[in-house]
Amino acid sequence: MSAPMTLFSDVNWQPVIDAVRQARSIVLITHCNPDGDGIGSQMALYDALIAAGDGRISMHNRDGVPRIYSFLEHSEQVQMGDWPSDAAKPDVIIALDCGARGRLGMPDEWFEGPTLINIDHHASNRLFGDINIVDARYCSTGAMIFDLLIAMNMPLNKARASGIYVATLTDTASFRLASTTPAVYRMAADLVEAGAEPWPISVQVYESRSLSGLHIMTACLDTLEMRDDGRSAWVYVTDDIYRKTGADVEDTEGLIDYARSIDGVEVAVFIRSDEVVAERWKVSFRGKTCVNVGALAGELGGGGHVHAAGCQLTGTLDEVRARVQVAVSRSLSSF
Ligand SMILES: [Mn+2]
Repeated sequence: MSAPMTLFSDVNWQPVIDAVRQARSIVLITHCNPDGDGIGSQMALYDALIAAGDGRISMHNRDGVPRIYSFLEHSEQVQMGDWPSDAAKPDVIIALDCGARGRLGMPDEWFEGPTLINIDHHASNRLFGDINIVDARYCSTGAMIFDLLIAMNMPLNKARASGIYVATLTDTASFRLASTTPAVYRMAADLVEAGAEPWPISVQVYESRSLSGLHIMTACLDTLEMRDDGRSAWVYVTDDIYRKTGADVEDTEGLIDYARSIDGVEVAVFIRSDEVVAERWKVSFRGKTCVNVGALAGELGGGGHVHAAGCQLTGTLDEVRARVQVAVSRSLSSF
């Protein structure tokens, strides 16, 4: 096995390496409602950092670890919920795959004191860290961790490779998006060589739906609306649908992809009610060929990538739909 090559050799990881070496305690955190990239990156970096064996590394996500990613090694180590106000503060907080500090879901006081390291690949990242390694050339934050491990001289093992593989599998829509460059496939080869198992991982991530997950899928697809002369497809999950199906937000993962999969659709829109706050809606966008949905979401106060993005809006469903419709139609008007 030849030594893995970095995806990008011009990224300066030294500030991260120095901060980590000097820290007595480090917390790794990812965004609310974490996805495969956030969790996979977190598990891979955790495994590398604990290799020193001194127990100073911990993980804390407001929303824990989704069931489909809980097979990854160390996922049971993640503490969830609000940060206990009486807990000692770490020296360093590493935020992974998160475009804005508010998306970490932690109180402002939590960030007073520790050095905040922001490692992310969202073009819309607000550069909220003391140290920001933000690079939208990367297909996933997991791929950034791949390069960081090489910079740290940490070899791959099964745990690290599996985390980075899950991160990249999910953020490239199974190695299908334009971000899947030759270098990404070379990285994938290194990951599989180091012990990441493509089919068992796919079974965990894509072939382990709950029955209520199937029910919410049919209920959600029943709401399908075609707009913009068939170039946008819209699906919804309301409180009522959550109640009827007994499903939860994790079960809505991937439903928007069915809307995008329709021939001729350029923008897919998924609007779901917030689990906690009434009249607040999470809006997700997926783009196919021409529309940059990251820019579209940015217009509505959110952010993301060219093919996948989102925002949060408040109001009735009709009000939210009307606001989103204006932005979607505008984004399609030049094509
Ligand atoms: Mn990501």
